[in-house]
Amino acid sequence: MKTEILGELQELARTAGYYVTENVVQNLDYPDPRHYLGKGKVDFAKRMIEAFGVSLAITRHELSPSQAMNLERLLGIPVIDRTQLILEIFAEHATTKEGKLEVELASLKYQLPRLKGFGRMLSQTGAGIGTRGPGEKKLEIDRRQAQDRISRLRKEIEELAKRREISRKKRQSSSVPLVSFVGYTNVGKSSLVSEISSEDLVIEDKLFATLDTRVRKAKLPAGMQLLVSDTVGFIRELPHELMESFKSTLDEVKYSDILVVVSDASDMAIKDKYSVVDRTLREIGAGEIRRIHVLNKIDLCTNERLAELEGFFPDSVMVSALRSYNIEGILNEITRKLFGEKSRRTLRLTPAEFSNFMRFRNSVEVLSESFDRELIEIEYLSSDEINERLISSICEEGRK
Ligand SMILES: Nc1nc2c(ncn2[C@@H]2O[C@H](COP(=O)(O)OP(=O)(O)OP(=O)(O)O)[C@@H](O)[C@H]2O)c(=O)[nH]1
Ligand SMILES: [Mg+2]
Repeated sequence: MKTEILGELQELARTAGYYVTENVVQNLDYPDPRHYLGKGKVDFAKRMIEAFGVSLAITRHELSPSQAMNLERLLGIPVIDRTQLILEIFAEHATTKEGKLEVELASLKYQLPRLKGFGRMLSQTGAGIGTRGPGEKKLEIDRRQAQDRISRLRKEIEELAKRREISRKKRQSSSVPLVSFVGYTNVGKSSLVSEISSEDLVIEDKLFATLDTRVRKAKLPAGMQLLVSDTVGFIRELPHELMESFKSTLDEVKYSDILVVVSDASDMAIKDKYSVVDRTLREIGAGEIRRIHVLNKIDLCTNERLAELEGFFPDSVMVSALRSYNIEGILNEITRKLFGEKSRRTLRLTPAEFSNFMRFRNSVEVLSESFDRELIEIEYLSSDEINERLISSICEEGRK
């Protein structure tokens, strides 16, 4: 587990554009409260820094402001922690206005308690409020500025969230089902979504290549329309400053009809990562949504590995986005979950309701229509899922 987390830290560093020369591992139950590293490790780290000309140290745990200051003093080079590293990556990868505001808010929240005569922080992560060598008064001003900016950011984000909610409602009242691709970071979600929706997405061997949820159109083999959304990757121990923004980016996931949970079949930590994903889904209120589990990157696996995985995850669809292998397996599974197990139903509708019903004609199978005075009696086959959407859409229209 320890080496796994260290490996992930290296991946994060690489994603942020750093070249990792050396790991320093300390076997203590708790980090040293004053200097983070114990004395012996500080000496060891200093030798490494000199030998390799290291210019930055990154710590696996979040540092208290005084730990960061002390360690920097001892090592003689800048020190950042895992949270700052993730914030840096998020800042670089955010593309939408909302995403950018969320990251700025998270950075400020991280920096605020650290504004203790330690001016480097604010100027560093692009918050736009540079400060250097502050005296008490300057510090006070900086703090106030940061707090003002935080409340302004919160308001702006709230406004944008309202707008998003409106477009979500519009989408929900349409008959087209929404399928969200979720999973640990770098498992291949964007690769799969672009295979399915034939739209290009950012695909990179980097953590958090995707930060903003976007919805795209797709079609099932039987012709039914579908909306697919590509989402931000999950990670263990997400810094709590980022949790809020992470959750709001994932807000739409809980309105999905189906979740496609993607795992990297070649990753030896697949089970641990699956539990992180499972826990996160429950935390964001999406724990009850039906899932399809997809094992991606099987091109990197031996047959033994695949057999082993079949035992761990018996009902998974095995695919390779890279080789376009078995993408139809995912589509078939979506079709079965959305449209399978149809039952026969009858409705008596007014003409207005009937035209609303007709918006669902791609998702139901009409058996007969007959007219009874003002009403249209319609007999059809549909899945429970579609029927629920259909009825609530008709009721909602009726209330307008
Ligand atoms: N070998 C192999 N590599 C793959 C496959 N699918 C995706 N990849 C690679 O895995 C890396 C991550 O792919 P993405 O599609 O960006 O993954 P993601 O889950 O969207 O990642 P984030 O948005 O960063 O969370 C890229 O380098 C892809 O080329 C696959 O089936 N086989
Ligand atoms: Mg992605």
